[in-house]
Amino acid sequence: MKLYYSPGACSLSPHIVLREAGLPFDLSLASTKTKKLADGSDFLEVNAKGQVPVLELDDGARLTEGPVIVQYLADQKPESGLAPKAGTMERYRLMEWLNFITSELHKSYSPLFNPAMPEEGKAVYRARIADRLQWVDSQLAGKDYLLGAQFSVADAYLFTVSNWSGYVGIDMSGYKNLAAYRERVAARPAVKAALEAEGLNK
Ligand SMILES: N[C@@H](CCC(=O)N[C@@H](CS)C(=O)NCC(=O)O)C(=O)O
Repeated sequence: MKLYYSPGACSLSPHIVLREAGLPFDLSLASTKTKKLADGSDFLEVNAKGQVPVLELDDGARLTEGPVIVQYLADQKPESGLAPKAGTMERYRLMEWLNFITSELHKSYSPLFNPAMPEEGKAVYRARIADRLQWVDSQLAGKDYLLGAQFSVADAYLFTVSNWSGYVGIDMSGYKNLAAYRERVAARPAVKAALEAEGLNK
């Protein structure tokens, strides 16, 4: 398998999952700005949406959309416990989290990276993110991970997205449960290895 990624972008989530699952993979660097790969070839040929992550399977098939990719990866290694079994209520709880993270958090952070977004617009998104993070913080009370004691693909995604806070001026000091959770996730060997491979300190 090959993961097309950009350092620190949402592709860090499937990158962490690949390592957590112990699956063999290669990384291919894609620029989300120039839409070029490291060898100068056209990333739009790989994904016409011009976005990471893209997972390329060994038969050449390509899968896009992070929340789907991480479930595909988890299902390749059910014994990893990274996703509850398909069809169970627990699996729907996982999908509930993935959908929340993608629609309420990920796509609220995205405009903060957009130079074309005016400051007044950014303030609206910052307030929205603060509101959602407050709720996430409440949900983490007394829990190690989003689904409870077991680390799941939703944790890889929440860790990745909440990691952007420092870059876009989101104050995280008010979220004590989230802070402890982020430390817990950051301490996992697979997470450390993924961050290091992408050239990120933490
Ligand atoms: N719906 C996609 C969104 C992916 C996405 O937003 N990727 C960003 C990086 S975090 C990207 O490639 N942005 C470049 C662009 O949109 O042109 C998913 O969930 O995978």
